[in-house]
Amino acid sequence: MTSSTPATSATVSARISPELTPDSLLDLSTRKIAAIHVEDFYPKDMARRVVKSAMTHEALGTYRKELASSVGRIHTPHVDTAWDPELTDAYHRQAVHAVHDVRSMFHPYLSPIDHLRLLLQEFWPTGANLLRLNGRTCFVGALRVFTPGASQLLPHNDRLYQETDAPEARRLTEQITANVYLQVPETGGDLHLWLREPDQAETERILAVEGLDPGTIEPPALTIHPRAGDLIMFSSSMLHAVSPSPFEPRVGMAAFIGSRGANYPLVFWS
Ligand SMILES: O=C(O)CCC(=O)C(=O)O
Ligand SMILES: [Fe+2]
Repeated sequence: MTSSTPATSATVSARISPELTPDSLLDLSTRKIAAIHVEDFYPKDMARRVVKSAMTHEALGTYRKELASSVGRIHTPHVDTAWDPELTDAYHRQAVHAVHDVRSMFHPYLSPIDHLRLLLQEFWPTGANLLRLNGRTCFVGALRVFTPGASQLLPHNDRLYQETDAPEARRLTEQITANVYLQVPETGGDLHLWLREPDQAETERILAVEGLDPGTIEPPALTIHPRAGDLIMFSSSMLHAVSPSPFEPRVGMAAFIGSRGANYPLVFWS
């Protein structure tokens, strides 16, 4: 069994696994590899169909302004509860409805994140479950819409313990993000990975504003241009960014995955 403590950033290799397997999942969770990138994880024609309905979905809103107000998302992800008790209560009350609503966008087929949920359950030594915070069900499967020209994600990281003091969040030792891309423009929309965590000053800046000024940090260790249908998973504890795409929208479906080592089930949420 692997240790529950992730390797230090200094040991993160830039290796990318082309497949999601029990071994690659364990290697990603312990930072022995930088990412998992599965091409054609989801059929492109299905992806295209859902992009159309995503662009006009009634629950399409934007992330709050300290985060990434230029990026659209369908249903409220946990990060937008912003430590507010009422927003947190609404998030949990609407969670199952939101999961079912997103699933219905893919009907009669399995959504990419539903497919991923099953694989995690089958591959992780102790299985995988939908996250509960203070015993309350979370949402998973947010679709993200980057509009041409306007949308990008500056260098940032994502850690659930910075969004809640729920004990279930504090126990997680590593956080992975999984994105299945439904539409990616030819130019732009690149994913940048730095393979290191932000330092204290960078963390404070990320929490205060949308992300770091790329000019203030070193160039990324890895740049990946995803294609429609691809699944990419990497540690969201480490710095990452998405470059703007000038001409076409970039649409993906995402889930966070929390780990506390192989002796405990994975948990997933948006
Ligand atoms: O859209 C992407 O490629 C990655 C977005 C991101 O910041 C994340 O999944 O945490
Ligand atoms: Fe992120």
